[in-house]
Amino acid sequence: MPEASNSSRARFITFEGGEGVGKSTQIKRLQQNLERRAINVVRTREPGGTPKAEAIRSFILQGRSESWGPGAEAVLFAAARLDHVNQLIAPNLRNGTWVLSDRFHDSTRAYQGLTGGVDDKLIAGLESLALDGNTPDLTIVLDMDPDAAFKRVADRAIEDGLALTGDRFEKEEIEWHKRLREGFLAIAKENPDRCVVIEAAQSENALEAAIWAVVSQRFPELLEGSPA
Ligand code: T5A
Repeated sequence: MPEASNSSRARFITFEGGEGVGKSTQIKRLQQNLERRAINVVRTREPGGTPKAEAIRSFILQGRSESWGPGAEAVLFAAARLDHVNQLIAPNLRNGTWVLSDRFHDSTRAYQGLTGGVDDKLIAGLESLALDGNTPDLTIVLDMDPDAAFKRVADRAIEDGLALTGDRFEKEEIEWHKRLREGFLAIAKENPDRCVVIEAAQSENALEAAIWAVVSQRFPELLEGSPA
């Protein structure tokens, strides 16, 4: 079968950043914007996206692996990612469907590596095994002050009538989240061709427009045929 030309190739876009910066909200909006242009899109998340990876997600986020330490947790995230890539991401990209993922390998780099102190070589080895060449075409890093992001998460819990107990990582101290933010910014700086940092402390509509500007500039085929 002939290979798809570069402009018609399905794209793999990931959203990264700290807790509560608006990834889930914006990834849905990007999906809608792409579908309006008749692009086939699958939206997924990490950890998760497949039944096996979702089982690992529940295990980790309930805190059951916390005492094993960040190295073992990095291995668990990689095991979930391996299945996610093999069963969902790679097959969809091959079939011409764009894939949008709420978190991917940069989260392991930032949470377990730069913030959790897991050795670079282990992170890089796990990454190469799990990705098997499926590196994102574009990574949107949503950046904001963790204090403000936590207020959003707290407001959401109040609105939903839930206690703000926090999952495995939401419970970490604010200083830990500040280091995490610096970790994502460092990853973006080291990967300027793939990552774009966007200020997340703006309205949902303004953020959606900023993300669309980046995506459509990166993949100009999206604007082909659009009115000027
Ligand atoms: N993890 C994950 C690792 O440690 N290593 C790894 O390798 C991987 C893959 C996943 C956890 O696992 C860790 C990282 C995480 O701790 P999760 O539930 O997926 O857990 O956690 P988050 O990705 O942080 O999900 P959140 O839902 O908390 O944050 P989002 O998706 O960034 O934010 P969102 O869109 O849900 O918005 C949060 C609240 O803010 C409001 C929303 O309505 C919502 O109430 N909001 C806004 N309010 C004002 N202005 C805006 N622009 C807003 N946008 C959203």
